[in-house]
Amino acid sequence: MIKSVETLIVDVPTIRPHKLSVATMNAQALVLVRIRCADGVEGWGEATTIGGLNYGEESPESIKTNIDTYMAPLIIGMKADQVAKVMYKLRSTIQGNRFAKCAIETALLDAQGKRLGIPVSELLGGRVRDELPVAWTLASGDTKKDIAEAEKMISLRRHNIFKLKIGLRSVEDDVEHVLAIKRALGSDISVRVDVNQAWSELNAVRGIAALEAGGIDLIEQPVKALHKSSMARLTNQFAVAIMADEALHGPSDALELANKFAADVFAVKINQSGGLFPALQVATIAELCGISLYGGTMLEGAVGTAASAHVFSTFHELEFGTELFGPLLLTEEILSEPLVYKDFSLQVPKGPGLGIQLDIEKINYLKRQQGHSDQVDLIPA
Ligand code: MUC
Ligand code: MG
Repeated sequence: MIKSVETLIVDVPTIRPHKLSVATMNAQALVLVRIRCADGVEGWGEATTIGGLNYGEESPESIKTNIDTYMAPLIIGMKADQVAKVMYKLRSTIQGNRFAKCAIETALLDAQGKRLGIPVSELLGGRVRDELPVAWTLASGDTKKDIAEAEKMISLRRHNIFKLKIGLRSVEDDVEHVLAIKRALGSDISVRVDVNQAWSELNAVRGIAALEAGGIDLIEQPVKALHKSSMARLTNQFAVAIMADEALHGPSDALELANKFAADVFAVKINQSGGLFPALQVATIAELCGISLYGGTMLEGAVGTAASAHVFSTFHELEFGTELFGPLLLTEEILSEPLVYKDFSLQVPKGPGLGIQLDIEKINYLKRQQGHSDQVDLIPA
C-alpha cells in the first residue's frame, strides 16, 4: 500500500552558467518525489524542468504543489505493487502535469523493482544494452571556452559528441561560432546544434544550409514547437537530420509529427512524455515510422537520469545516442555512489529498481526550506 508521497525541491548550482536561448541557468532546481510503501519499500522519482517557466509549462513549485495537493491524496492507500492501476487513476483523473506524473511513475517503478529484485529496465520490457553514448552540451556562450571544454572532455574520454546551444545571437554569428568549434574538433567528433525554437523558418533555412555545409550532424528544434508544418518543410528540404524536442510532448505529438513527416529524429524525454511508459510509446511510434531515436534530458539530476537510462537501454535502435549528462553539470553529488561515466558512455545501473542509493544527508542539506530560492536564475537569457 502507498503510505506517503513526499516532494522536495533541491537547489544545486551548475558548474558554470548554462546558456540556452530561453534562459541562463546558474543552478538547477531538482524536484524529487519519495514514495513510502506499507511493506517498507520506498521509491524515488524526479520531475525536473529548466529555467522555471522559461522552457515548459510546469515549474518546480507548481509540480510540488500539484503533487502535494491533488495527486498524493488520490493515490495514498492504493496498492503500491499495482503500478499500472495507480498510473491509470492519475492519468484518467488529472489533466496535463506530465512532469509530476513522470516522477510518480518513476518512484512506483523504483519501489516495484526493489520489491521484485529486478532493475526498472526489466519492468519496461528488458534492456538490450548496458551502456549509452552520452553527448555533452557546450553552452558557456564563448567559442574559445567551448573548444577548451570539449577538448578536455575528449581527453578524459567522457564525451566525443557535442551539442551547442544557439539561437541567442544572429544566425551569422551563431553559424560562425558553431563552425569554428567544428573545425577545431575535427571530423571524428560529432557536433550538433540545439536552437530551442529561436529561429523563424526563413532564418532556419539560412542557418541550416550553412551548418549542413560545415559538417554539422543534427539540428534540434530549429523553429517553434507549434510550427509543425515548418518542421516538415525543413525536414524535407535538408539532408542533415532535423530533430523534434519541444514539439514532442508525448505519444500524441509523436503520432502527429510522424504523420506530417516533420522530423527525422525524436528526442525522447521521460518527463516531457509524461512518464516512462509514454516515453516507450513515443519510441514505438518512431520505430514503426522509420524515425531515429535520441535519448534526451531535461537536465535532471541523478534520479531522472537513471530512470531515463533504464528507458533508453530498452531501445533497439539508438542512432543518435543520448545526452544523459545532467548530474555532471551540477556541483553536488546526491547519490552515495555516483552514476558511472566512462569511455564516452553512461553505464546503466544494474541493481534492483533504479539501482541507485540517495545520499539523504546531502539531500536534506540542499533541500529548499521555504518559498523561492534566490539561487535559481529565472532571468531569460
Ligand atoms: C534541451 O532543449 O534539449 C538538454 C541538454 C541541454 O543542455 O539542455 C537540455 C534541453
Ligand atoms: Mg533541446
